[in-house]
Amino acid sequence: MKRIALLIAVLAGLSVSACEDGGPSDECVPEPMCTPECPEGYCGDDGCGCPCPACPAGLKCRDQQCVCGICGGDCGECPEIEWISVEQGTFSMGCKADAANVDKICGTPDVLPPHDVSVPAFEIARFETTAALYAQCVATGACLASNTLGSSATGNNPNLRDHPINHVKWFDAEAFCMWIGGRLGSEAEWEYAARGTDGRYYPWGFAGPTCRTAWTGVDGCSINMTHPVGTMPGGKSPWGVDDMAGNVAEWVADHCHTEGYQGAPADGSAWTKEGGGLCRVFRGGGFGAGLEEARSFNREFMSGDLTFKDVGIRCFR
Ligand SMILES: [Ca+2]
Repeated sequence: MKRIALLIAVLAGLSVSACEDGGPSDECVPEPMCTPECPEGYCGDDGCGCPCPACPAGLKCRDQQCVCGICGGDCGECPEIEWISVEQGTFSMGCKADAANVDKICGTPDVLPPHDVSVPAFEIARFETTAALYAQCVATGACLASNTLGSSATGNNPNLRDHPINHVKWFDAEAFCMWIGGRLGSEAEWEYAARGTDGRYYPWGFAGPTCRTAWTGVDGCSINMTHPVGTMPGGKSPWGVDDMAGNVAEWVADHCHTEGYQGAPADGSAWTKEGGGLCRVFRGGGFGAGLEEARSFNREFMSGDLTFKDVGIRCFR
């Protein structure tokens, strides 16, 4: 199907990505009309090498093939996702502490200054994406298999189906959320969903994690591995979302802005930038998190083409 579409596109003289083969598209700046067809962010032989739009609706281009993009029909039955509605509202994003405690509470300047953000209504998945759900997406070809080399990888362990998928790239997270008809959340949406409007540091309040609120490394609550999603009911966010702190940290849509929030959008949208590079943000801390990483305003940064044992996926729409 792809080859036919490619031929048609070439005959029609459609523009081709300006990227060189193999380069990450946000560095080599594909032509704008190609972007929606290249959800995994690669151009050339590593992905979006085809002229765009080259794939029929519901499909996407990867490795110069049209593959499943969105569930339904030949692209697999759409899974049941429990979505939680989050009302629009304004909250103070970032770390707020009195002058004497800024260093102790806030830690690093990337969480400063606190600033008001007005977030439109959205929906968030109540649970982190499980290994079972991710496997359904892989089976359709819409998602690539997770990295299963590590001993704590959940992607190929039949005993860990109800654990969060881990060892996924940012591009894998984006592909999964697209497959279920959703998207990655912005940092602002994520933080608002985690801590609401009263300025709390954690989903449940101001006190640090315990073994009743979050799967983190604090007090040895987690033994260096993931746990079944939704098994820390004492740690729900104000909206009723599970595991916003701990278990696995969660990729969000934003590019990295490690210098702080100066210039950040105030409308709840993702803070991306032209030529923003591969670096992406993840939130909430994982099973190895300490007090700081588990805080809802904490930000962590990593190249989107790397994977880690306690970084996974949560979808929004
Ligand atoms: Ca989590």
